[in-house]
Amino acid sequence: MSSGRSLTFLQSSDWHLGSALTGGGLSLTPEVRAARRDEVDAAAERAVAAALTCGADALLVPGDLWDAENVPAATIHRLLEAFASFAPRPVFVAPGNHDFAGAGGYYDPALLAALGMRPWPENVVVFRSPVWTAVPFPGRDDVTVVGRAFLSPAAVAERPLAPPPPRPLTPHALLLLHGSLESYAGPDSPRGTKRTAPFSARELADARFSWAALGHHHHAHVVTDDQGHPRGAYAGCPTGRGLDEAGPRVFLKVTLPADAAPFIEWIPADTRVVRSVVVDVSELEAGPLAERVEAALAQAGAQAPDLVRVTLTGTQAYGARPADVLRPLAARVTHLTVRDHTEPPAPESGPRSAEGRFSSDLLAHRAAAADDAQRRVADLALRLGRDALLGRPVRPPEAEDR
Ligand SMILES: [Mn+2]
Repeated sequence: MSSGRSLTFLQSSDWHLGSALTGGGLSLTPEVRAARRDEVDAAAERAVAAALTCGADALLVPGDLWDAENVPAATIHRLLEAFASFAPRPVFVAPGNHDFAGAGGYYDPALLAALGMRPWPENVVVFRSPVWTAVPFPGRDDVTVVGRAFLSPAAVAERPLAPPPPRPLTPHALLLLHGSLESYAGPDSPRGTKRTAPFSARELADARFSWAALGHHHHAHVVTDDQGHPRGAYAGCPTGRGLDEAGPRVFLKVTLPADAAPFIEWIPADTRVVRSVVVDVSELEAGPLAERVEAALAQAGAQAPDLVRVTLTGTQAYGARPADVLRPLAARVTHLTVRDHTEPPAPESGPRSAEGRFSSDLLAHRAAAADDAQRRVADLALRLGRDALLGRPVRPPEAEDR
C-alpha cells in the first residue's frame, strides 16, 4: 500500500477547557488561578498556531476538549473561532467522556443555533456517533479517518478494539480513539472510574491503522509494536492544571511518510511547567534551609513562569520557621506553595520541665496517631506549644490545599 505522499498532522487532546482549577494541590491564589484558567481556555488557539507553524495538513483531537457540560458558551465560541482559523485545513474531533456528544450539548448544532452561537466551522469533522465511522480526508483520496464519540460521561466497559473497526483500504488510515490503554503507567494510569473503553497495545497494533491518535490520559505516551515502531500516542493535556499534570506539556507533530514508520516530533505546548519539588531540610536553620530549597528549585529547572509546590521533609530544626524564611523565594517563580511535612525535632529539655513533659506527651500522642492528619496535628501542637511555653511568638502555619 504505497501512498507516494506523506501526511503531517498535529495531535492534541484533553484540553479540558473551562476547568475550575480549584484543586490540584497548588493552592493557587485567585489572581494566578484566573490567569491559568485563561491559559487552559487558550489551548485550541495554541494548538492551531502550532499546527500552522509546523505546516500540518490537519489537526487531530481525540476528545475531552472541554471539562464539563456547563462550561460557558464564550469558552466554546473561542474554541470554534480557533478551529475556523485553521480552514481550509481539516480538524477531526472524537468527543470523549467529558465533552460527550449527547443531544443538547455543545456538539449539537441545534443547541448552538438556539443560543445564537456561530455553528461548528465547515472544516471541522466531529464524529458524533458512538459507532465507528470512516470519513474521507478533504483533498486527499489516499487518507481515511475513523472515529467515534462518547454520548455520556459514563465509563464504558466494552473494548473498542475487540473487534477493531475495519481498516480502510487507503494507504493512510487514521484512528481517533478516546479510552484507556491498559499498559499506560502515567500518574493518572487506568484504575477505578478513570478506566473507560479499555484496550491493549496488542489490540492497537493488530488493528493495523497507520496511526492511532489517543485521548483520555494526560501524559504524553507513545504506543509501539513488537518491532518498536510507533503505532499511536497520547499527546496528553497541553496545559498543566495541577500536580497530577506536572512536567513539560506537548503537542505531537506526526509525519506519516509514504513508505516508512511514523515519525513523531514533540512541540512545546505550554508556557509554564507545574513542578513538585521535595526537599529534605533535616536540622537546617533559617539561612541554610532557604539555600537548600533554592538549590533544589534550580536543580529541578524551575523557571520564572512556573507553578511550584515545595514539600519539606526530614526533621525540622527547632524554630526553623520554613514558611517565613522561604517567603522571599516566591519571587523566583509565578507561584510557590510550601508544604511542611517535616517531623518534630527531639525534645530539648529533660522530662522534669514543663516543656519536657509537654513534649513527651505530644510525642506519645503522635506515635498513637491513627493517620497522617492526626500525626500532623500532633506535630503542629508540639511546635506551637513549645513556642508558647518558652515565651516565643506563636504563629500558626499557613493553610494547606489538600
Ligand atoms: Mn481527559
